[in-house]
Amino acid sequence: MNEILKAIKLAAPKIADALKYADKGYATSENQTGDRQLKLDILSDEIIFNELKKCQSIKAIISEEREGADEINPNGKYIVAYDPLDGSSLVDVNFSVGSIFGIYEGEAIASNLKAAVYTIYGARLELVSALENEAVKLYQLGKDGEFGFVKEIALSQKGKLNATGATQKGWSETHAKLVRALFNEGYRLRYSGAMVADLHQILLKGGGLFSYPATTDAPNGKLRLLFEVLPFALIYERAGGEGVAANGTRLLDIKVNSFHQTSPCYFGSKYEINEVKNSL
Ligand code: AHM
Ligand code: MG
Repeated sequence: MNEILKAIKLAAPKIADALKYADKGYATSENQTGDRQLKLDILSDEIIFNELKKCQSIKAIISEEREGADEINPNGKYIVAYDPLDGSSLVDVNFSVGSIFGIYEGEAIASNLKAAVYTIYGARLELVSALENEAVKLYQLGKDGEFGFVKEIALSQKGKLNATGATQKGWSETHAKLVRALFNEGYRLRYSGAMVADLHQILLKGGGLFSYPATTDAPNGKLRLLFEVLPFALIYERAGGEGVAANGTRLLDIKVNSFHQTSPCYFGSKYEINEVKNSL
C-alpha cells in the first residue's frame, strides 16, 4: 500500500506541472464513456500509469481513460482504479481539478475497496488519503518537494453547503424538493463542476451535501463507481459522513458489474444524508 501511495506522490507533482505548462487543447479521441478527451486527460493518464506500473503490489490497473484492465503483476495484491484528471472540462477556466484513486484488494468490487486517495491541483497541491484502518488525512506539497502532513479531516454532524450537479430540467421532483428544502433551511450553493474540488470543499468546511442525481437522460447518473463514487464514499464514511445512492442504499454496498458503471450519488455529513433518506 505504501508503495502505491509513493507512486501517487510521484505522479501528482508531474500532473500539477503539466496543468501549468502543457497544451490545454483537445485531442482527437474520446474516452470509454464517450467524453471528448483533452491532451491533458491523456497525459495525466500516462503519468499515473507509468508510476503505478512500477509497483510490485499491483495486479491490474483500471483507468477512466482506458477500456479494460491492464494486467501488471499476476501475483500482485491490489487493483488500482483511477480517474487521472477529474473535472478536466474546467481546465480552460483555470479551476481546481484532481485525480482520484480507489485501491481494491483482489477483485475490483465495492466490498474490496481498501483505501482511497485523491489529489487536488489548486493554488496548492494537496493530497487526501483514507488508507486501511486510518483516519482521513490531508497533506500538502512543500517547497522541498515532499508531501507534509497537515491535519486529519473529520466532518461535523451538519454543514452549510449544498452542491448538486446535472441538468436541472432532468431532475426528479424528489431531488428538486430535497435541494429546495436545504436552500430554504439556509444552505448555500457551491458547485464548481469538478467533484474533487466540490467534495474537498465540503470535507474541509465541515459538512454539507454533494449530489449527482439520476436524470431523465441519465437514469444511472454520470459519475463512475470504481474511480469516482466508491473512493469518495470510503473517504466520506471514514470522515464520519455517509455516501448513498438515489434509493438510500449505501454506495459501498452497490454491486459493480462493469468497469465504467455509473450511479447516482449523495455524499454528506450525517444530517444531510438523513434528509436524503427522509426525502424518499
Ligand atoms: P470528468 O471525470 O470527465 O471530469 O467528469 C466528472 C465531472 C465531475 O467532476 C463533476 O461532478 C461532474 O462531472 C460535473 O458534471 P455536470 O456538469 O453535469 O454537473
Ligand atoms: Mg471524473
